[in-house]
Amino acid sequence: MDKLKTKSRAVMAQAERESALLEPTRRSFLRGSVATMGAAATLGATGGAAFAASNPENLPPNVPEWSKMLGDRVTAEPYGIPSQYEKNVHRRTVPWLTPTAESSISFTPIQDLHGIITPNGLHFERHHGGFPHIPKEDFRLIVHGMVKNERMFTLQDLMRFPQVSRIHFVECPANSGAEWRGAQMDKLQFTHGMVSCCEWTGVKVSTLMEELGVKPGAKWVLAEGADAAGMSRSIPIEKIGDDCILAYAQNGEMLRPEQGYPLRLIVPGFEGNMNVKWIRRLEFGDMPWHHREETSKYTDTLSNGKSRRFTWSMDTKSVITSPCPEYPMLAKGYHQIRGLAWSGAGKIKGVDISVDGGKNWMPARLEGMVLDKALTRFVFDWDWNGQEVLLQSRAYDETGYVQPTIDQLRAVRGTWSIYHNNSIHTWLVKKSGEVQNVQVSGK
Ligand SMILES: Nc1nc2c(c(=O)[nH]1)N[C@H]1C(S)=C(S)[C@@H](COP(=O)(O)O)O[C@H]1N2
Ligand SMILES: [Mo]
Repeated sequence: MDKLKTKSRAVMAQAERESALLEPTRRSFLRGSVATMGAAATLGATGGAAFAASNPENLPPNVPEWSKMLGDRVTAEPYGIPSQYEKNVHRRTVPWLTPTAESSISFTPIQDLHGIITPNGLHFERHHGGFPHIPKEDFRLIVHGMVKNERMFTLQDLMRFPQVSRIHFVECPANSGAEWRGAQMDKLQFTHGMVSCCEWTGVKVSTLMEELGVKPGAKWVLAEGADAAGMSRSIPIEKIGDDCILAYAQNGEMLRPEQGYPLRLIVPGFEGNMNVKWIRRLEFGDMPWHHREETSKYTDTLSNGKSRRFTWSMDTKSVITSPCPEYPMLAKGYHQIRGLAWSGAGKIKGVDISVDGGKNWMPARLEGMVLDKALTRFVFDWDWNGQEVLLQSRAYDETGYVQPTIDQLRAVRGTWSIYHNNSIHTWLVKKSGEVQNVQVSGK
């Protein structure tokens, strides 16, 4: 602080501004972050670059250029886009994960997101046969099989039904799949970026079931997509009739083509794969269909060679999103650890944080809305002493289920699976502030 007093007004103002970026909600935080500025400078590119002004002329006490002239009229873009300074916030693909029309994946940049909602342009994608562009006039949904009145609906028909809006996560069961055998991915976007959380709006399937009448003995529903993959899954009627939604809107606007325009199924808390996009039919029956996506795929092979089938619910999971490999530690001292937790079984009850690889745990705070089968934000006020630490988060849900360690998971499930890896994740924070994906294993 003493050294700081001798600095010029401009530098002082800059220090205030930088402190603001370090989240000074209380005086003590502010003091802490000013004191760490020296440390930030020694971090070189990591710390310095992130805070360096692109043009120091614009910093206080100078009047910046944007205050000296009129700005743009209303945006030229008919549909608004993010700031030009946020261009690095986008979906990414992994070359070896076959980005071809036959099978493609893009990952949500969860390292750049705040709160719990995934913006539509950043929602991860998983296509088994590329994504179609379906004119809404040409869309039809067929509901048939063991229903009293088989019917074909247009989109307009479906939009006339009573509407619901629910915030739910969608997670591909292959999320973190590459981590089954070891720490493979170098970025948070790739270890955990196949999860999202949106407000989905549409008509509940139970509303259509009341309208059409379900025949006695109907126990299963086949949901089938209209994409080239014709992707389909069998879903138990208890789930379909409970909280499943035929969604036409996502975060307030009609679905994006890549998310299933004009209609997709939302199966809250269940495998992303069951959330059939571009849905064209719902068939009611008395047995599961055992189609490709629930037999040769989306079953979990155990050590003895047998496979678990119908592993629908997504187990309770969490990950620390700050710090992470993309956003390393900038300075010693105060840092708010932030992350996301979710559970297919219901609400998140709590999250614990460990800074010593799981030996000791301290409770994090749930921040904002805690919703059923939705991403939940957790935060933990932390003082980093500049030493190497093994950061972990461990979530538990309202059923009492606790997120397992990778050892516990492997003991039951072996290492052959790629699906349903909900293990506790570890970030190694190095003295330099860099963050590395590692695994803490007793074996
Ligand atoms: N018709 C159809 N539905 C589909 C798929 C598909 O390829 N075709 N992919 C599934 C998989 S594996 C997942 S994880 C989710 C991903 O949804 P998203 O692409 O909106 O993120 O959609 C599911 N629904
Ligand atoms: Mo998936």
